[in-house]
Amino acid sequence: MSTLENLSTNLISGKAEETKIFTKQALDEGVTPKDVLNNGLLVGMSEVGRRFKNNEFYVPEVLIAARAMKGAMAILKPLLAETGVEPVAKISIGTIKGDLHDIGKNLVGMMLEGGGFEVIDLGVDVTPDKFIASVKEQGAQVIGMSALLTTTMINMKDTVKALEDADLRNSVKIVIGGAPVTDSYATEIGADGYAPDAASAVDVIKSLL
Ligand code: B1M
Repeated sequence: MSTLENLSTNLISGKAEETKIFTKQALDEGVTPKDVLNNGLLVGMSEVGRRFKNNEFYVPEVLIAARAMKGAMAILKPLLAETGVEPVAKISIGTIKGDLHDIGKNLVGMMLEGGGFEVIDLGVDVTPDKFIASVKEQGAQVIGMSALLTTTMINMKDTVKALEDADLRNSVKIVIGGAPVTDSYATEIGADGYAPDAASAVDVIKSLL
């Protein structure tokens, strides 16, 4: 097995220490940071996403793999910055105003980081103003909103409206998700996309860019 294969295999298994070791080994062997990311870590994370979608992996396995990914990214990030590798896009994510559920949102954030996105996590109970500030001040190109309550999902509409009022609607893509949210609700409120789970969120957002 090559070092990059060892890297993705250990990442899929969530072995954080081994993932760091094979990341360093690949770099020592002269593999570029970009190739370590694209041909080792991202290969592993897309397999994690595939297994999660197919119910072969559950939330704990994804969290453990995401943690291993984070450790490897800590090694790679400064090297990628030096070599000028750009993230896929900058996305700000948050749980909508009035809603404190963040487990799913965090999972989405981790999968997006694993997919090469720069993620700005706005946390929970996020008002339209905070989403707008992330576009204006931090240059977010995508907004990801999560809602777990039927009583809070309606607040997603306010954020879409606030972006329109701020003349920013055409500068960003909006993706929504969460247990009570549906594809038709996304259409109804004028969002660009809906994802039923964290792995699909990565694919949906990539398809919109
Ligand atoms: Co709450 N809660 N809760 N809760 N809670 C639910 C959601 C509920 C269904 C339970 C029930 O009654 N059966 C119910 C909602 C009913 C409804 O409106 N339909 C409910 C309620 C009523 C409440 C309170 C109102 C209870 C009360 O106080 N009376 C209260 C509300 C507080 C508030 O938010 N203001 C409340 C509080 C809490 C806790 C704080 C105790 C805790 C949250 C802890 C936390 O998140 N840090 C909690 C929990 C844990 C749950 C359940 C048990 C689990 C939610 C969860 O984390 N699921 C939940 C019941 C259940 O689902 N079985 C429940 C796992 C997570 C991985 O899945 O978040 O769906 P999920 O995310 C998925 C997808 O939805 C998707 O990807 C994720 C991974 O695949 N996804 C996205 C999510 N966001 C996305 C964004 C995207 C794309 C995909 O794009 C941007």
